[in-house]
Amino acid sequence: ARATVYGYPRQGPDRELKKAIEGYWKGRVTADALKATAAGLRTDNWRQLAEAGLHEVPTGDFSYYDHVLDTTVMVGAIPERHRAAVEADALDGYFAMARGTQEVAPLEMTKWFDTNYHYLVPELGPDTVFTADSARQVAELAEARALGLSARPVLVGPVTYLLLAKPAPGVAADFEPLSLLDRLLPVYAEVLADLRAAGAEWVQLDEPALVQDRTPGELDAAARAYQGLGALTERPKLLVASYFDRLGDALPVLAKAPVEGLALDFTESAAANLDALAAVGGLPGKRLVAGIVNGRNIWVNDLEKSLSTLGTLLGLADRVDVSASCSLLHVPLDASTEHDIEPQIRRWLAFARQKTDEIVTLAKGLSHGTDAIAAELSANRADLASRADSPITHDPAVRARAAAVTDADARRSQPYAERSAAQRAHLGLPLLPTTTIGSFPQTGELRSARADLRTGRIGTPEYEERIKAEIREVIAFQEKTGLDVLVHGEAERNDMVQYFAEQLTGYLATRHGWVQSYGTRYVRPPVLAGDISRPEPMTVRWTTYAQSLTDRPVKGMLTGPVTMLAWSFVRDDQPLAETARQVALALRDEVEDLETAGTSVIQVDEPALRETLPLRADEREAYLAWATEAFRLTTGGVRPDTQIHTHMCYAEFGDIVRAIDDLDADVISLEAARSHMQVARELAAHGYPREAGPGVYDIHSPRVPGSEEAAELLRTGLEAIPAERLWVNPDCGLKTRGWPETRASLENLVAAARTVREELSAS
Ligand code: THG
Ligand code: ZN
Repeated sequence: ARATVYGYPRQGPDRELKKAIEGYWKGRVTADALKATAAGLRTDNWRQLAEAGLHEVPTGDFSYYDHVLDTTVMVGAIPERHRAAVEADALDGYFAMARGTQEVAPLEMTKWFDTNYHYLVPELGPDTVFTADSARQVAELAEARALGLSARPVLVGPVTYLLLAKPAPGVAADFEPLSLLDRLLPVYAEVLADLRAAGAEWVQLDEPALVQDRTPGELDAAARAYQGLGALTERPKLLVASYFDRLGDALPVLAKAPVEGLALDFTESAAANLDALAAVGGLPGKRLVAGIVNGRNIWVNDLEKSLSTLGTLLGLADRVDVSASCSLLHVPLDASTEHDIEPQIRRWLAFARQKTDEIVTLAKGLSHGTDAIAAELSANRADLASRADSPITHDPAVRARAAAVTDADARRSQPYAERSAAQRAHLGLPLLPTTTIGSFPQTGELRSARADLRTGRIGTPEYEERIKAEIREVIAFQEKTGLDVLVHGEAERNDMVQYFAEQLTGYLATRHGWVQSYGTRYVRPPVLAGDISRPEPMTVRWTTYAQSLTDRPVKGMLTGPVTMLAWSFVRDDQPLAETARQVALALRDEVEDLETAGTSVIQVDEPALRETLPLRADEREAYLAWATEAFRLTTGGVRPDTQIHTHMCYAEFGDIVRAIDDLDADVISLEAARSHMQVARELAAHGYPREAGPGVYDIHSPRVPGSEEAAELLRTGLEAIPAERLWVNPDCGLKTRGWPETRASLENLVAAARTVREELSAS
């Protein structure tokens, strides 16, 4: 058995790639210097992988921005509006597609399956002409071969590429990109021939879209694609890779295709893939790559268990190799640099480097037997035992509390109709109340205050004084502008997940654990490592300070349990539902403390509720059941006259409207400005009975909406939602905006609300 991976973190140990690219954008780094940095990072990665004992390194997995955008370049599907820029300069044109320019909009960005990575959506139409451009793939293969390494180019497969695409602007919405398959295959054939000529023995074609529910027509397209590519004479051996879930109905299709290898995910979907493999009689004559080390979580592998699974595969294919379940792009680089984490606990963690070692060990064990890896197995056993027996993963008080949760805990004491009357009386808000989503601009001063605190240049009292000064300014501004429900502005928060993770027991923060979110933007997801509890209040001080400055209600602001899970690395030793329940109970304590401190409006944000929806339809109901229960457990304990708000970003959630209803929040704010209140119509169509604030100000752009424009959006909103239930707010938080446009936009938003109120009272 040989050891390999499908991809590796691109950024470098100190995010050198981010710095070089952003420097290039600012004109501080030349194109040559950027290219040299990138080549250096690729070489370092390959060397590291080879030194760890990997037999075959991936090439083509590197990217300046996104591997789907790279595929768009490879097949020549450059949108019309970007063509001039690409022809003028390939690199600048590439970044123009990714980020847009003054003149042209970028490609749309969306989530890569159910990960936290975002890709740029290809735009295709009936007139799209594909042309092969294999230069980058060929060059990177040559780089790796020049180092004397056995290398396997990795490409996004043609079926997945088309399934991830959308109709170009101006093309009918029902146009199916997959209808272009027969035009795309010759381009892939050309690229494969070029790679063969450049010395590639194998090429990997990634087809993760085949792990989703697929129609017979789509499966037929997959069959045609791999019959076609397999029939080529001038080509390398083909490894078709699937990951993130079981291959399902696509497995027999690919097993029958004339390709030389399949890669399957043997982490959570191991049992389903094993059964399906057995059902097709295995893969005689083919190479099977077993993705057995979890490529998207950070826990140390159970080597004995993995070896036993790998053993069951041995008879099922000509040859069995070992890999991670997916590209290691989705995990941080190296756990050994996390010096703030206790060494004993650090040994529970495996980032990309450690996972590579695990893969090499497993391949060795599979080839030469357990005696050959006795030392590794015994160290692994000790690490797993220390995790299983740790008081961190077993807090009896947390467990007892979670076990005692009843249905009633996750339910408000009164139905919405009664609560709503109590809240109206209690809060005394005008018709069309105005509010914001929570954060105000995160200025350079705030960020440097946090940096100063970290480096010890200022002490905690000085830091807190600066935060309080910011809160005073934010409150004064909102009062002067005439907003109805105020916020404290979240000056004290670095990130809406990290801020809470740092204060909850059972969570670990990393110092260097960066993972690419999109382009040059990275996140450091905290680790849900143990049982979760809240030693002390996390937000009450700031909210009550803000409330002490005004007579208007100040909204308490929390991140919801589903989003806390979605943007963290989660435990793999208990069901997600259990972890969600623990986080929910900790947040419930915070909600209760806010209420006790006099907060009448509490917002619990769940921007990730839609994001985490499982890939397979048959898993969605169970997910939504625990997710909505966790939200209701967080918020269910408040008095009827306390108003619970929630907020979700991203416009597409038609398929979870019922779940939104199940949250039983009193008010929901949503992104709507760009889609002209489309979400208001969707809510109305489902008979949504509660209050809603579809955004009237697109915060993703520095543009200031005029008050008449906002008023017009409100009038549109009123066609779907009655005035008694309509709120007026921006699309999302304001932390990425500057103060000048924030001021002007919110003044216009309040003016719009006043205009429409007058129209309503006149009619
Ligand atoms: N917080 C967390 N996860 C998230 C988001 C978030 N995942 C989904 C979505 N939002 C991703 N969006 C972004 C937007 C901006 C940045 C990262 C992800 C970003 N990162 C800084 C950078 O790369 O320079 C680093 C930020 C930091 O210092 O922590 O700008 O809101 N948890
Ligand atoms: Zn938002």
